[in-house]
Amino acid sequence: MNTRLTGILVLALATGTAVAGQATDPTAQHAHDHATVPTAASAAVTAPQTEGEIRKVDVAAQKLTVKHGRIENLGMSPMTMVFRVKDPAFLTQVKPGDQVKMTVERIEGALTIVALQRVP
Ligand SMILES: [Cu+2]
Repeated sequence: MNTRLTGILVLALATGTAVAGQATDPTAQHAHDHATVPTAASAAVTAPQTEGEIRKVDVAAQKLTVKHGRIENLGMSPMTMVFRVKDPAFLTQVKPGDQVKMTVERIEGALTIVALQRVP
């Protein structure tokens, strides 16, 4: 058996829209109209949201046990696991059985819930 690995093809998703800068027009023709640009209020949260169900709230350890769906940004399959929380207030906002949407990021090696909201 001569299996030959020819290497891994990495698809670099080049979203490179090479915008050729602003044309500084000396005639001062303001061609760009100031259309209503959507306010970047939600720009702080970049990672996608993950659905989950709270299983356990550990206030002392500041941890939440969550049965979570697939976490796209971490490449993690659905499972039940313990998370740290970025904000201790999260621990008072949910209780076992609550359906939530959350954003999980790896902070200093620990999987941490950085945003959490209950789903009615
Ligand atoms: Cu997990």
